[in-house]
Amino acid sequence: MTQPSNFKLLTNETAIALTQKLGLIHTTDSLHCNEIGDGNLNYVFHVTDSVNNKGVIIKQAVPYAKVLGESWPLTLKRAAIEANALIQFRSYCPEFVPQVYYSDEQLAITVMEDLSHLKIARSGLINGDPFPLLSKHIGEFVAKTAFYTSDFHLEPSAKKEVARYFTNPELCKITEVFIFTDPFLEEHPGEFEPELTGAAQSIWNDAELLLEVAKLKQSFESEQEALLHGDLHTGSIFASDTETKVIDPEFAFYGPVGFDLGQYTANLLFQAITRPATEKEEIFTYLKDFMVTFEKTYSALWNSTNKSPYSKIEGYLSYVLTKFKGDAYGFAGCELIRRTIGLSHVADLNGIEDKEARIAAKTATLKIGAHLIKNRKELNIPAVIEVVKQHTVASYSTL
Ligand code: SR1
Ligand code: MG
Repeated sequence: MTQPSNFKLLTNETAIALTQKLGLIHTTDSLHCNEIGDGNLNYVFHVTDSVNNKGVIIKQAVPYAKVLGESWPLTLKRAAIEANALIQFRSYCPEFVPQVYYSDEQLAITVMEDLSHLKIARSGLINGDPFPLLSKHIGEFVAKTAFYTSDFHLEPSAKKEVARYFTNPELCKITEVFIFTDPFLEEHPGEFEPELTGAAQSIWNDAELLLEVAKLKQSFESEQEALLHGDLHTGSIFASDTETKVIDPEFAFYGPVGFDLGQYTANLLFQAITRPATEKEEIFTYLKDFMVTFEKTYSALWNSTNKSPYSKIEGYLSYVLTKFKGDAYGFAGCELIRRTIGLSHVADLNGIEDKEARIAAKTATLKIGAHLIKNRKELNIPAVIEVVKQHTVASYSTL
């Protein structure tokens, strides 16, 4: 395929040369570089200096989706969107976002803070590592980014200008196809084990469910409530027991706040579903901490700095929060289903070695996903936890 004229894929050597040119690591020793990208779309170079134990990350987008191959061309603008989203988010939540040192739109490069002292949250959760502050931090991150980029904080023309910059049609199309379309329609190709055919068939034949998915897709495509991360799963978060950093906002766009809330919730739910009964409680706490922190932080911002002439009207904040949460459970349901019978599965489920247990966990995930989508407006976290217990504890409590 033809590449944009100034684009050149980095090598370990050119990544080191760029780090030296930018003067980011001062060392007398030579620098080392490894390509460590294991995501679906980009290359990631980790440049390190073993003497001072310093490092930087250089992320480079390629003009196609790595996971789909060169037949799915993809804009290089996503690198600039990612760099600028990181900068924007960091201005609201410096403690939860890595620092961007340099970016080059032509080469689709972002040079940023090395977070290798932290773990990807998904891998850590699968290992059973405790992240006592993770959900509180992510709740605060989503509340602050959702509030500060919305009409409740920005002047109308400023918000529209930011929304225009973050128009991200090609990355949104990936979500529209792989989250909201393919997993739900039999005629579209999906990826799943043959033992799940019956469960998938139940989804494809459920007209009530499909109507609700259509409404959620419409909301994703048309609402511009706030600047979203757009792909806030546990693989987009680095964490330790004290620190949390949100990475990879290349899917950032103006959309419904419930989408970020729902992505994170769903990816915690993979853990709630797959953990043995005795270890589920920890994840239930993460689910509660997340929503409680989100609501508390968002409400505090609303009460102190909301610019709307109606912000003090009784019931308005509650209306907005209820809308966000209903959307969140619906979007979470879509994410649960797409990671099970669509593209881009998760290690939480695929890593279960015992086939019977894996199929049971995936079947439960599909049922929970459908329940969340259909009942989203009546749900709260305790009700979601009950649904998880109903669909999992009895069926494979010995896992
Ligand atoms: C074609 S990309 C597949 C998925 O990877 C990204 O992380 C997003 O979740 C996307 O849907
Ligand atoms: Mg990503």
